[in-house]
Parts: sequence; C-alpha cells; structure tokens
Amino acid sequence: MIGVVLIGTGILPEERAREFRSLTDVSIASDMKVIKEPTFDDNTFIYAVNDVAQRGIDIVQGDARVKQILDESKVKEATVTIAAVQPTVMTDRQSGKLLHSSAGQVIITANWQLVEGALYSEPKNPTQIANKKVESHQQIWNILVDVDKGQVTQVAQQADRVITDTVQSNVVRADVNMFVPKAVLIGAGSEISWSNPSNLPHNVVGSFNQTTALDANNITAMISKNSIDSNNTNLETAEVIAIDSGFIEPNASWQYRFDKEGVFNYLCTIHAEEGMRGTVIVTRSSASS
Ligand SMILES: [Cu+2]
Repeated sequence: MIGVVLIGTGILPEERAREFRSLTDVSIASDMKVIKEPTFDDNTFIYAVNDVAQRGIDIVQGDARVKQILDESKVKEATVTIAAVQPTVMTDRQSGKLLHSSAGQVIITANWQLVEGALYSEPKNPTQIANKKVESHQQIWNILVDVDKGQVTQVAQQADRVITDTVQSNVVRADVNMFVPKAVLIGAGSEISWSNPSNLPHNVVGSFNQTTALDANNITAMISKNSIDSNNTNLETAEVIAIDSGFIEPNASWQYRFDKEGVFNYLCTIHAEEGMRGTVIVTRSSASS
C-alpha cells in the first residue's frame, strides 16, 4: 500500500486535504482512527490513519517542543488537532511482512478566534456579535519524526493564517479551514446560513442532538462532551438528526433552520484534520434573535 498522503512543506493544508480524502468520499464515517477526543478542560482531537501513523503521534507527544506548543495553544483556548500522516507502508513479497519508511509526519493545527480583540471562547448569540470584528487564527506545525529511532527530527512552524471579517447575523463563514464564528447560540426557529467565500468547497456534516435539558450555563461542557464522534451519554437526548449540507461550492451558501433545542456539533469532512469544526447551540425560542 502506498502512503495515503503525499506531502511537502509549502503545500497549504486545504490543498493537502484534497489528497488526503477524496472529495467524492464524504461521510461522517471515515477510516481515520480517533485516538483522542476533547474532554472538558482539554480541547484536543487526535487522529491517525493506522497503527504506524499512531507511533508518530506517541513520539511527538513526548517531545518538549511539542509540549510547549500544546501549552501555548491552551492559553489561547485554541482547538487543537493532531493528525498523523501515514508513512509509506509496503508488503514484502517474500516474507509477507509489512515494511514502512522510518520517516513519519505529524501535523498539529491550532485554531482560535477573537471578537473585538478578545478571545471568543463561548458561543454568543449572533445579534450580540453582529457587525463586530472577528479574527480567526490558524497556526500549523509540521513535525517530522523518525519512527524507528523514536525521535522528533524537525519542528517547522508555518505562518499564522488570519482571516478577518465582520460578523453578519446568523451567517457562519466557511472559510479556509475555519468556520467563523466557530460557535453560535441561537433560539429555536432560527436559521443559520453557511456562506463559502473561499476558493474551495466545504461542507457541514454532523449530528444535531435535541435535548430538553439544555443547561445554558454549561455550554462549554456540552460542546466538548457532546462531540461528533461519541455517543452523547451525558445529555438527555430526545432525538438525533443527521445533517449533511453536501458540498457548498465557492461563493455559494447553504441554510438550515433549527426548530428544536439542542446542540449541533459539526465539521467539514474535507478539512476535519485541520480542525475545521463548529457548533450551533439552540436554546428556547425566547433567546431567539
Ligand atoms: Cu472545509
């Protein structure tokens, strides 16, 4: 089997993602191994394609430079995604053994947003942030590992990518690898429009979990515990609705109306490895915009 990903420094993540997962293969189910999902106080996702790739993750997490990156990301309340690129794996014809290159690569992505210069850590009602300046940051590190020696051989930090925009009420931008704003709080009956001003297709895929026990004071915990890939055992879920926008092409938009209270954690399946994910919290209609 040849490596799933061909990668070189200088390739933008969203371009790499096109190689990573075929655009035609869009489903919330993927062949990615989810190694870690966020907990209440650690908003980190970890993915690997296979066991060999996972070895790279283990090595990277033991590295002091990486620990510093993760500590600094935590201060910014960034959503961190650690994704291992699969080393080239071959089968030896005579022995049948799996051979793989010692060169592994791990990508760490940290995404965080500011509204009017302040960290945007809790979802706000679109009317509260409408017309305000939002800044979305994405920082990426390419980390090379020697899988055989168990060492990190290079930590390369790419430029901080920043998107600046003015928030429009009930509109979420699906921009380069980021949903902006990343989380919104709306009243039941409200419609959200996802617009795509970027030059790549994106999608909005996830499960809406209707809940009758919505605790608005504990929104952050609900987001982290009620993540996309896990069964939300902590919520009294009345109904789960699968939502899939299909591709939202450049300069197009897609709308969805949320009629019931609940939580919608979603991602762009094309750019999930770069942390392209968002949340819509739907409260009682009295909180509606
Ligand atoms: Cu995307």
